[in-house]
Amino acid sequence: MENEKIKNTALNEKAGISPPEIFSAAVVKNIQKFRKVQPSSEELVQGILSGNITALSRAITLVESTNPDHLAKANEVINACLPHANKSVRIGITGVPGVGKSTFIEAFGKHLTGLGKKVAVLAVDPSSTISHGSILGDKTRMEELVKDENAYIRPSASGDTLGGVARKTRETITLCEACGFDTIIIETVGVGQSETAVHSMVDFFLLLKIAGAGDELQGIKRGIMEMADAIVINKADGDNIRKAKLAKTEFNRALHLFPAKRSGWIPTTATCSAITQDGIPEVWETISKFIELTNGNDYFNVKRSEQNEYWMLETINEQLKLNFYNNSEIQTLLESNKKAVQNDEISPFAAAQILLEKYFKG
Ligand SMILES: Nc1nc2c(ncn2[C@@H]2O[C@H](COP(=O)(O)OP(=O)(O)O)[C@@H](O)[C@H]2O)c(=O)[nH]1
Ligand SMILES: [Mg+2]
Repeated sequence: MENEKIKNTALNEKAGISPPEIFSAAVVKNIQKFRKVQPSSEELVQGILSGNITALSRAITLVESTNPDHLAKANEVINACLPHANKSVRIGITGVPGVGKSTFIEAFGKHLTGLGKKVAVLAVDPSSTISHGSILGDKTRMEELVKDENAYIRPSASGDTLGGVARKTRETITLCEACGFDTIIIETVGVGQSETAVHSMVDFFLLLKIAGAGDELQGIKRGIMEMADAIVINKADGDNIRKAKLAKTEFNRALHLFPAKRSGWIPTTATCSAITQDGIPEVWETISKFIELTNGNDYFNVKRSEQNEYWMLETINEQLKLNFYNNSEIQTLLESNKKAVQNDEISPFAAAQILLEKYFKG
């Protein structure tokens, strides 16, 4: 009876529908080939190095997986890709929700592909842990870029911790670079810790602002301004142009109060409109000048090596923490010690010591 019912529902569709004609047969065949079997890590690497987007997406999915088998395979792929990565410009873009990041990336990304560049857009968004990638919704704001064959947009990875999400994004950068993307844009919301994580994986950090809203309203902390290599006031169009120019002058003054940067770069301010695209080409010119300067004084390479070291240590920290808190004996002992600490039966430090000793000595 039950089976009979299921047979007649859409859940039991067997025949399927033929693909609409707008899909090229070659693309469909390619996707089907990859879907059918789990490609080996060699096949994935080969695909990535030849610029195959399906292989790239597959490898990123492995990187994002929590399955230990996948992790091992992902590491193989990443290691093989590493020698082919690194040749890129990595740009971080931050700003509070509504400032126009996605619209900006659409305009900026199109400008870059127009210059013959291959652009990958990734996101570090801790809030998307729940919504599974808010950039997915953003894809509607990136209508043109999504269709551009020289652009690749990947929704943010989900995960339990910012550290985990950030690590996955960092490895995704490697894969995208090996796949031939020479410009990597990483979007993040400038309201939490995520911008610090993004800052430590990019060459150039761009803070997007709008005129008229006070700093408190924009929720931007001083520390984020200090990290910025450029502050760009977006929405400089229509009645807003004058206000945007005023804001630019103010930010310029504020930036001069910060200590000089190790890069030797003096942070810039500018205005732009992601809608009219005024000022968008100039943003790329600024970044090009930065790259030229930091390649000349070697800061570019020094910073990348420092970032590599930082991410090694971050990964160790992350894994140690995970391993500790996922240990079932520790979990039991942690619960009893929490109660003891709350009841003042034991000092927090003594309790921590007991737990750590249990963990390290068994
Ligand atoms: N007038 C104007 N509106 C803009 C501009 N850039 C973005 N917007 C609008 O601002 C809103 C938020 O943009 P969005 O890109 O989603 O911001 P995000 O949250 O920072 O990614 C949208 O309604 C956009 O159309 C701009 O340069 N000028
Ligand atoms: Mg957005």
